[in-house]
Amino acid sequence: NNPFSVFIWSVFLLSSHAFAQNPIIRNQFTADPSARVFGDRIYIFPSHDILAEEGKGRIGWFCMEDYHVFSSENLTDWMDHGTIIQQTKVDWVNPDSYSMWAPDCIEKNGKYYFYFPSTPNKTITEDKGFCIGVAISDKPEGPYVPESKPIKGVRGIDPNVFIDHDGQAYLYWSQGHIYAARLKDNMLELDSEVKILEDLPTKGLKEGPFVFERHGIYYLTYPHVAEKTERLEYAISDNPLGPFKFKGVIMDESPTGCWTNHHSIIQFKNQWYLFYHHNDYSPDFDKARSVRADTLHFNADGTIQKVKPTLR
Ligand code: FUB
Repeated sequence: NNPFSVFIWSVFLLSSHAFAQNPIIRNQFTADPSARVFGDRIYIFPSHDILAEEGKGRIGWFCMEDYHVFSSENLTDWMDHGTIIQQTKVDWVNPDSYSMWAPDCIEKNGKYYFYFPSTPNKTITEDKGFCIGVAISDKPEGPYVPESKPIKGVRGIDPNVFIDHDGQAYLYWSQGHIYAARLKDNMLELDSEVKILEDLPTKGLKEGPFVFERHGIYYLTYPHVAEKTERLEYAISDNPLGPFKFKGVIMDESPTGCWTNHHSIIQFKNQWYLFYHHNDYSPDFDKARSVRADTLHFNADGTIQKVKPTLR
């Protein structure tokens, strides 16, 4: 109990709290982390990068065949709950497409809704573009039961769901631009026209939307290719469907050339965190990525301070 050892332990605990732990998932490649707080744990729903080989995916490109879910009570010890969805076990997905890209998950009335993009098989459409499907569970870690068809009226990737204080849910996704629509109470169907969120910087690809609300401000955060690789930017509004006003950069482009970044932002035990990815364990191939986390801070006026990625 002497003050010096209390100080040393505090420094150790602080430094082990998402500062010195990156990348946080180390047993496999993970990307596109959608972090959520359910109960007293953080859950991460990431993409699962694997390496393509002859007859399995497209060599040199993203290769993803399933999703795992991870959880932690302290941001340091992560539990891998195993596979929750596989490309071969969803009716509408092309089982050879290896395109289980960035997902999201949200809770409503005690059910967990897992949203994931993939390329459909011919029973859905001949068109090879992405659709977005939903799988439902009673627990965050599954088992999840996928719907047999993707969401009608949605073509694209990177689903994100936000539920406002009044219970209204919104689906966001991307396909070059960022799109948004209201969801019905069943969380499975659109309940409005699709809106393109056009008030963002006009040049360059924008994808990976993540929306949250803090003190009455709706934040639309997204990766944007302003120069060479993606950087994380944000825009704000007083309405979940905008119009949004561009506010700034949350994380600069990767200095080492990982072309994608994809993120989520959550508050856990009074601290805000940014989850994102980088190719820490695959410096020569930027489609084998690893999930990272760092603390995120707001200024008094609600603007977000830039996050500098911590090193390992
Ligand atoms: O992981 C595949 C794709 O790369 C995601 O859908 C994009 O957001 C980018 O991270």
